[in-house]
Amino acid sequence: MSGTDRIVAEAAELVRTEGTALLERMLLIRRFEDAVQRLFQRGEVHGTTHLYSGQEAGAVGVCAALRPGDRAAGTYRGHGHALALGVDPQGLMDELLGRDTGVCGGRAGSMNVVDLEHGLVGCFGIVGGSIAAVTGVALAFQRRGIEHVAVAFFGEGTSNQAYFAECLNFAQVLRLPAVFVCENNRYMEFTPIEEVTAGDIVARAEALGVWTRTVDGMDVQAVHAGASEAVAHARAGEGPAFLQTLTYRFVGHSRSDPGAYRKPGELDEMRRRDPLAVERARLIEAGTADESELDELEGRVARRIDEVVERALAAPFPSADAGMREYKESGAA
Ligand SMILES: Cc1ncc(C[n+]2csc(CCOP(=O)(O)OP(=O)(O)O)c2C)c(N)n1
Repeated sequence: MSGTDRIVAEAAELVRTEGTALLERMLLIRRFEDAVQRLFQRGEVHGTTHLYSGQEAGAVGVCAALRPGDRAAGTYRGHGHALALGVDPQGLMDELLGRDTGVCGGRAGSMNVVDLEHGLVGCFGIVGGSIAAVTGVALAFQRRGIEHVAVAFFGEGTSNQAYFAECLNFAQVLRLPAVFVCENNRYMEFTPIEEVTAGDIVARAEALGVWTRTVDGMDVQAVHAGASEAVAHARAGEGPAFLQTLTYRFVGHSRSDPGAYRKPGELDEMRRRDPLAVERARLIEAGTADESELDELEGRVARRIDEVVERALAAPFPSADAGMREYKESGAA
């Protein structure tokens, strides 16, 4: 094989493995969320859950554009953000089931996971919390001369929250290395976004002079391309970037949501644009993988999640003594 042929073959292999890796990460999130839903219905997950099913291309496309050392913050719909950053599915499932072996020792639950080792500064139950935290992290990066970016994920309804205006303004004035990823899934809880939002969300960022881009959030490659530009802009010291991903959630906002607010036919239409199916079809069409390889991949991911569930259910709960000791040591007692 000539040198050129080898480079071409290596590049094709890279596209093949990276393309498949993006699909694998999205599959991992979907199967994880399916399992969380089942466990929640069985009463194994306490509190509440907000699933990311349908929105996988967003977190996976964005996180694939990050480097080790970059930071990100998710929302209460944060399992997908965590897994896309590389948080261990076992540690995350253990956490959701309140086990001692969870990434936060079973103390954080579904909505407040933190895993700094994987760059996750936190998932936030407070709408807009991710924006505020990431603005602070970006400020720290800038002050310390560290060439990293901080990424905030949030929903489109969050653009009506005060943090949005304050933090985007602050970040733009100081040219902070922050990327604001607005995951527009059309609904703020149960309310169509247009019923509670004046004007255009992207125009709000543009009015501050912030760099903006809107991408198809059901297409992981489109998200990855847009995120790569956004991250490059922020990393170059040119100030924050605002990336809107047009997406859709296939499940309810949280528990006990039958989705009566959806427009007729909308869910079916969006399911036909399922980001997993879109990427699978693309890989096959490009000849980077065939049906049987991808079937095998799907089976592998499903088996992995089955094992994760089995181990999580067998994992120990934190002891009451340890909880009491931490409480006393915290000084709150
Ligand atoms: C400060 C604050 N206000 C209200 C809530 C209740 N709440 C939870 S989710 C939500 C809607 C957020 O919608 P959006 O930003 O579009 O995100 P999505 O849930 O669609 O992902 C609200 C109002 C909250 N958690 N925090």
